[in-house]
Amino acid sequence: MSIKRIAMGGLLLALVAGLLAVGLPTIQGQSQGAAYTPQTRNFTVVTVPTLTHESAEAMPSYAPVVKHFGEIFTFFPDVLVVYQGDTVNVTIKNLQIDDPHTFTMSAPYDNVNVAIGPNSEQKVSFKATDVGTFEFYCTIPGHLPYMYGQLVVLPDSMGGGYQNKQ
Ligand SMILES: [Cu+2]
Repeated sequence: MSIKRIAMGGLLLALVAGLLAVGLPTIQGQSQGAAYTPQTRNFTVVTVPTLTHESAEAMPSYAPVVKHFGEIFTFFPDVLVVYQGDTVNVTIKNLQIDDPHTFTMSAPYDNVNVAIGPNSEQKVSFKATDVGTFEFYCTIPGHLPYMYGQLVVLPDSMGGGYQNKQ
């Protein structure tokens, strides 16, 4: 092995040692779970009228589609992402003047279940205690599969750096 090679090897070793020295505290910090301060997450979910008998009246070409599929509404947004421990506030606005909706969640969040009358809004508030993906939907017959969404609760160890703008 030439002196040049030994020198290069030494340089590489020094570089790796340097990277470890700088990088290790970061890696350790992540593996131990950086301290996360639970936040309050505010969402506004609207019931979007995608295809309704009113739209069929306004656009006659929609009439056969409405007749075939019925009225179609959706939740927007349909995915809500929070971290474990967060307080989740959801305002649901029903944009329909003649259709009721519900915002209903599956277990373990099944204490969240509100009816939202036509042209009105309701607020729900709960703590994101369980990590995972959970459903919310509308229980009015015919509104599934369209009025369906998911709450994603991420582990609090992933919660660094999230800035709540609402
Ligand atoms: Cu509905």
